[in-house]
Amino acid sequence: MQYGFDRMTMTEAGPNASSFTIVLPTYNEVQNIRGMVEELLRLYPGINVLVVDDNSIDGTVESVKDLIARHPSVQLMVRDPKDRGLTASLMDGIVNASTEYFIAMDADFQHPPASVGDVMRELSAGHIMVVGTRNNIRALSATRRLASWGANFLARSFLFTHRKCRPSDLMSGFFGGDTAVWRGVILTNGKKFERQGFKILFDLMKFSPSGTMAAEVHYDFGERSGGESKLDSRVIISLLRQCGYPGRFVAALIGPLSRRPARRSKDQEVVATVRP
Ligand SMILES: Nc1nc2c(ncn2[C@@H]2O[C@H](COP(=O)(O)OP(=O)(O)OP(=O)(O)O)[C@@H](O)[C@H]2O)c(=O)[nH]1
Ligand SMILES: [Mg+2]
Repeated sequence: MQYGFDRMTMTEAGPNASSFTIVLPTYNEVQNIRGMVEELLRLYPGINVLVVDDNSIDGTVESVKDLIARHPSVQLMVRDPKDRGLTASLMDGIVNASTEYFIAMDADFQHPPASVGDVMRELSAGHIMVVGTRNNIRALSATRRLASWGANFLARSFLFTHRKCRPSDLMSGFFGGDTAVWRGVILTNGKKFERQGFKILFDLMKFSPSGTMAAEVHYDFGERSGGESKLDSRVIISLLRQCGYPGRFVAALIGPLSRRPARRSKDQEVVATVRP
């Protein structure tokens, strides 16, 4: 297995790290963000990192500012507190990426930095969308596996009926794209995205240009390295809301039965998770 940009098989037209921006959404990731950014810079010298933070209260922002002082290729965007959302954060990150390509990934090491090189290679080969597909969904708990399978089935069925490209792991938060193409998709259709949702890849594919083909790279989905999960059973409701009028109808029916959103406070309760 190859690790890191400096050990990647290179051709003359191979990946150039400075053409990529890693978009890292964060909410209270002080335990992970510094290690994550430093690992990316170590593996892929010259790569750009854009941290999109939703007003973390644990020192994440200060930690990123400290990184910026030492690494000019790191940038920070702190978002409007009234517009919090994982999808909204990634939309902002993609639209504001200043390089030819972007790669979205979690900041908690669940998406391995060593697999970023595979995404870079496929993007450089000309694919406008490259999706990281989880190898080891079997390693998830039975409940989460079932939720993942069900959500993926629903999303893929929706895309099938709308004749859109269907990557096999639509629930993945690890993917990369041609910035100009997906910035255009977001600027044109962003009002129809589920901004407070968690599965932006599904929204992007819903509005993908006709003829879009997605390349896939496989990776081992790891354990969260530190800190707490921010997602909970709202993921299912928001995913339903992404599935047109029938989905919104079902979401409205079962929404009140689901837990109220966890409040984002320092002593945030840890909720039972059935997220995909
Ligand atoms: N900007 C922003 N980032 C968020 C928000 N919610 C989660 N994130 C980040 O999005 C990434 C994924 O969130 P996680 O809480 O790890 O979700 P998960 O991977 O499904 O859950 P775990 O398996 O428990 O880690 C992490 O980098 C979070 O810090 C949000 O509302 N805004
Ligand atoms: Mg995570």
